[in-house]
Amino acid sequence: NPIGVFDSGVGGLTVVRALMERLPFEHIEYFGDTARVPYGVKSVETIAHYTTQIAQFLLERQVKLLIIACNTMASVSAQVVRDLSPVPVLDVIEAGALAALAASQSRRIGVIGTPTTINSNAYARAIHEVEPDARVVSQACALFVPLVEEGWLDHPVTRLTAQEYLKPVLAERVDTLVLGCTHYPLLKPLLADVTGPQTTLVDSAEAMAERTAALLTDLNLHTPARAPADYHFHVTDVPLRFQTIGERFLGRSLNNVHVVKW
Ligand code: DGN
Repeated sequence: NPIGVFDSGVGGLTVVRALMERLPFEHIEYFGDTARVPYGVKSVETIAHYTTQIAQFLLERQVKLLIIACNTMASVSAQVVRDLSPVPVLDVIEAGALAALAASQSRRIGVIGTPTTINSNAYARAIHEVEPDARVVSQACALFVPLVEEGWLDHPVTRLTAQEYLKPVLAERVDTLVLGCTHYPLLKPLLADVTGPQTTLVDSAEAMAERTAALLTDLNLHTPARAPADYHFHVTDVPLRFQTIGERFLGRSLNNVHVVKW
């Protein structure tokens, strides 16, 4: 059976990309709510409602595991999905928080994400659950999503924006920075430049691929390496520049796109 991965739009394709690289034989059904993105500034109630709808759509496709790729959805409605799902649920926040704890020596951890993710305090809660004494410094970076979608991955405007956002985080001398949004892995080289070599960047997409591999092993749910994997991408709209942006996130051509009309 396939793995179900979902996101508010195309951003979750960074998680699909990491899964394809880490687990090349696993079939994936992806759902991206491209008609209703961005979720980053919507209310908790609305996000929970959309998230439920999407989880049910994927469960009808007999997925063996649900992955909440969107940090915004995971930060406010992971429990809603766990309550309704008969299959295991993994979310990027848990994966990112655990990876940050594994990477940090000083227990001073920075987290960046959309305003909704940061306001929810979900990363800090997940980190403090394991390590109550950790110092977590969070910063909402509302402008990063549009900059990444514009393709300004190595652009002076993005660099200046990053320097401004990261100033208070770096002043706290964090040794680890969690990239708490699906879009931020594409900014990794630029962010590494801005933070300098003393800060480890935690890519929540890669952290999720590792967690998924471990869970499949624990539950004995790996797909045998017999045939090439199948990938299907369900989206609620095909907006302007969808193909270009989607392929940038996925790192390869994007085929088998199905439009869901809700
Ligand atoms: N996928 C969202 C996240 O990881 O927070 C970013 C896009 C959005 O909904 N604003």
